[in-house]
Amino acid sequence: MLTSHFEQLADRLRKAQRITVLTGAGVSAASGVPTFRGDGGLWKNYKAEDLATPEAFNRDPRLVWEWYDWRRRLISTCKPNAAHVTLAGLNGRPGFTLITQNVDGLHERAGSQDIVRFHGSIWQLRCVDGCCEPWDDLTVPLPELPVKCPRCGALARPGVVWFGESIDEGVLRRATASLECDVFLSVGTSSLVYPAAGLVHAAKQHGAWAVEINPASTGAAAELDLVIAAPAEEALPKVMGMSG
Ligand code: BV8
Repeated sequence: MLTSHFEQLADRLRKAQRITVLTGAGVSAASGVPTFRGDGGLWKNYKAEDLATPEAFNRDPRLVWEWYDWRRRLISTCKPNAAHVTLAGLNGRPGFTLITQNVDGLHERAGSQDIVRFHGSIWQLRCVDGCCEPWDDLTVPLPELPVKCPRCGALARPGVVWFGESIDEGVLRRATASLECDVFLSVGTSSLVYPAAGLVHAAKQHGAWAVEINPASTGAAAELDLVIAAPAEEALPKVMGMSG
């Protein structure tokens, strides 16, 4: 990688008033959280439609809960890596927004706050009948599967967005508002899942300079002004170190 790519990005970040970062599973790969489509990826052993959909849950809530409980147990053994820590360092910077597609909670554990959790959180549960507000539950392993609502006894579900489900309106509003930015930085996502994958296009329409950090090329390539083909846990600390 030419250092000029890092210098270009560092220079843009230094001058930017508003920076929006979108992360995907690739930022948690170095922490040991399987990505969705990489080798040993989460979907490798299952098909998304088999597990991460309302239909799958209605058909077999225990199977879907077993998958989430397995993921929760795995994630609980993982620690944030340098990519999460570097992004947490941007916390509180005026005009900075972190949008994540990840449900693993590693950005929060690294210290990031006010995150736009585009697809929710694996650590949040909610009653399928909506009898009460969603609640946080960090228990691993879960004592009983499928999980029941502690208030009404109906089924509980993971507080994540499944395929075929819409993004929370408030979340979508916050994400959309952050697209009026100077730099849109996409990190560790294959840019295959919509509407998250469409955010870079919308940012470009607002005049943002779009850059991607990913060892592999992705579906966003046509929108990008710069590609840094490197792992996030190496590239982010390097660039932030250069951008002052
Ligand atoms: C919606 C939460 C409107 C759950 C996730 C047919 C029926 C219904 C819907 C659709 C349909 N056809 C298309 C759709 C739309 C669908 C979609 O986009 N499907 C895709 C597959 C084509 N989208 C939806 O359904 C969305 N809702 O559209 O609502 C609607 C309503 C009703 C009916 C129709 C439409 C909701 C999508 C949300 C799904 N939930 N997660 C859970 O986690 O259990 S998706 C999940 O995969 C992630 O959250 C993430 O968003 C997504 C993509 O994964 P990535 O994060 O990009 O990870 P991936 O493994 O793919 O890539 C990792 C990347 O990292 C790679 O590029 C790799 O090179 C890179 N990498 C690896 N190591 C590193 C690295 N990069 C940097 N550093 C490293 N070290």
